[in-house]
Amino acid sequence: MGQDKNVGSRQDVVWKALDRFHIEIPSWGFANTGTRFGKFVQSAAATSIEEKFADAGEVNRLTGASPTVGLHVLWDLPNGVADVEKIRGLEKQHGVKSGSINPNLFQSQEYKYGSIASPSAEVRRIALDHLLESVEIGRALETKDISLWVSDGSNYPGTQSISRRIGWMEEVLGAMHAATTEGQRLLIEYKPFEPAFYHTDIADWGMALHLASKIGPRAKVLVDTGHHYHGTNIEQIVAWLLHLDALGGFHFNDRKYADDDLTIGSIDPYQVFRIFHEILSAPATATAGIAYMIDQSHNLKGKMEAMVQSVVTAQELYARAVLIDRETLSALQDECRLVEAEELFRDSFWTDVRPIVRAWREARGLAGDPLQQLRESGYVERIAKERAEKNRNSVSSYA
Ligand code: PSV
Ligand code: MN
Repeated sequence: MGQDKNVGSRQDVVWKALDRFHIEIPSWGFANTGTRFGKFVQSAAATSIEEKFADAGEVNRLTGASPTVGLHVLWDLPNGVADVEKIRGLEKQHGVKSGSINPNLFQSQEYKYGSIASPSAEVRRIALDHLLESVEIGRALETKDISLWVSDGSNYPGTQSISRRIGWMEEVLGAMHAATTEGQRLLIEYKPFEPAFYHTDIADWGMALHLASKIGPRAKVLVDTGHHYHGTNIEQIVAWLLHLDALGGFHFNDRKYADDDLTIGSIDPYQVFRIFHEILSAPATATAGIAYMIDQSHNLKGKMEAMVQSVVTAQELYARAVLIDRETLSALQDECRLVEAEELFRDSFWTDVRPIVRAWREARGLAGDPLQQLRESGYVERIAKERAEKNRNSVSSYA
């Protein structure tokens, strides 16, 4: 869809795409967060799972594009399966469903030297039990994905056996995969460093892909856009994972330096556009199951505003990628007409799709400008008042 197509057909193609485009928001994005240097408490931050669901419901009401909320087991279901009933009630109350279930294998003291890659068989067993409970929670809540990131690694050369740890991970993840049932998936997330600074056990997409392929067909790779070294061509990784039918989903966020968890597209919107282009270039059968998720926790920005901004930005960048006339582009690529190909690509990126996205919202009975609507609704002021005292007293809790 280049300059030659009329406005009407552009609108049509974008509207159809937006009807299908959903992006999950994380429960932890509504809670107070910080850096290892400190945490700046926000009066409006959610202090409980009830408040997280209320906020997520509000973002979905405003955007119409975030019908699920990602849950972190330790922070959101501290009693495990016993909390499922409560979550079901919150889903009904706030009109959003539970999305990915995120086990937590990085906070308990026993995981000091690793979880699924720990040299201690006892610790690996504790980790597996938590993973099995996460699978059960996912089943009980009827969600599709269990999304796993492990912080396992080491800080000094020679202090751990990198190779033996691979075998231990294969064993634990294999047992977890065996416990999943039809309709469930296990997404394996990679990250090159932090908190480990010498080696990380699942450091890149090759390692995640190996583990996913080894343990079984329900395991796929999760790409967190913040989890790459500078200069990494993420869209190329995406193209490979699509080719291998191994792309499970995304954690979207942006970064300038490391895993900064900044708002999607705030530093490099062109990168998100290029990722969407690879996805839209692949056969629909390979992309139908991709889970789009946001993984951001904002230290300084207001959480509600940041989340609305993120969903809206994701929609806009997706819409721009939808506009690329891929047939013409493909012909130009084959003929190596480089400048014309690049200009066609750039033309879509530079198209201001906001009027089309706004019209889509209005046609669906949503607010034309969700951020403005949030401001006018008084929601943030109300929750800030209600939660101020709880937040003052909660400086020490992460979730
Ligand atoms: C790790 O940095 C990560 O990206 C994982 O997805 C965690 O679940 C999440 O952040 C926690 O904030
Ligand atoms: Mn992540």
